[in-house]
Amino acid sequence: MVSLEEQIKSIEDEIQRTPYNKATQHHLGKLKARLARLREEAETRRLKSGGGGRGYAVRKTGNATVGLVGLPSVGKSTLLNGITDAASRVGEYDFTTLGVIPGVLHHRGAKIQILDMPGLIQGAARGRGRGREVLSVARACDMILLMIDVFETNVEVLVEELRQGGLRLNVQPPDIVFTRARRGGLTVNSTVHLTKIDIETIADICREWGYLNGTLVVRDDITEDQLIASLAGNRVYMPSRVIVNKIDLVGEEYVRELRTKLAGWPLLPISAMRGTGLAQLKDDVYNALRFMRVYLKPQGSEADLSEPLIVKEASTVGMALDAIHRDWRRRFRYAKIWGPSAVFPGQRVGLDHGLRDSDVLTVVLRKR
Ligand SMILES: Nc1nc2c(ncn2[C@@H]2O[C@H](COP(=O)(O)OP(=O)(O)OP(=O)(O)O)[C@@H](O)[C@H]2O)c(=O)[nH]1
Ligand SMILES: [Mg+2]
Repeated sequence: MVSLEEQIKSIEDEIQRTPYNKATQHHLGKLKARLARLREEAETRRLKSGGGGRGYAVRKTGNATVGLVGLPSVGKSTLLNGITDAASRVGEYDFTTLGVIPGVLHHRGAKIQILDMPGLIQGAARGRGRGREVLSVARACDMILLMIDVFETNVEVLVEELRQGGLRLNVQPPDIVFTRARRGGLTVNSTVHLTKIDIETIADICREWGYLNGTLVVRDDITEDQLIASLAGNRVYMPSRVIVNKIDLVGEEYVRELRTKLAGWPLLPISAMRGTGLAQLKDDVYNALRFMRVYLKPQGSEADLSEPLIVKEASTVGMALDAIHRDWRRRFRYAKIWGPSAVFPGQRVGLDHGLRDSDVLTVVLRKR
């Protein structure tokens, strides 16, 4: 049997040999689509081999999990000790074998789990060390903090490693929606002017991926890579910030130059050792995670406005219940809502009701 690598090689060769003109254009498009699928398959196999594929069991705790990634000695441990409660190391058992060190940051009522992931250095995606398992932990995070120091400012090396592991930072997934049909072939519609790929090639790639009947609607000026990633469905998208540590060692001018050099990255200059910039860092992490506060009001009494329930943006009543008690969804009868998401105060709603920031919620449960 011809191996995947050989198939890839042979298509690459054919593309090389074929001159591009009107007569060959369509054939070339098909070849490129096939090549993309085979490469994706090879990549998926690579990620799956070596244990990473089954997904590493991450004991998540708190309202969100943030991965801290950086080269050795940039100050990850110092930062973790500076902003997290080292005593509450829930889930440590899962992580120790991977060298991942968790801590919990308490900020504005939220508990944010921060994972120091020292194993994530160059070569992780190719399985160096226990890189693939660490990458699967990173994929399960809600946000990534890339940490550099003032003298070692190579952000790209970190980003590339994560990119190869299927993580996309600070970008939205492309707006591509496929609606399957039983017959009638494939229709591709675009609401924008496509400059990087043509409709014909999109259709070819879709067919190559087994999308034979239905309508594909594209609302972004997508690239071939974005289309393929979307069809493969194996990318994870999350927010990210770049922490520049050890600013105590340089002057303000130096930091300004760094900002220019790393334009395009949201920079957070800190000194983990001195504690400079940590308050801003905590706020930025909190904001990037897009939490909402929901105030619980026991039936017949006042809402507890001092201690909100922290849930993710766009959470439903059901998701809020899951955050309170694992049994509550099962015992749910109905809920009442006051505040931004309520049509009128005290509106009766179900599990699928979408919550808004600073809603007040009363939950009525069945007796046990
Ligand atoms: N000047 C200065 N030194 C710092 C700062 N933060 C950390 N360091 C020093 O940098 C060295 C490395 O810090 P660590 O926190 O151990 O770095 P790390 O990223 O956890 O390193 P690994 O665990 O080896 O990957 C230590 O000597 C720290 O004292 C800082 O803000 N300023
Ligand atoms: Mg360390």
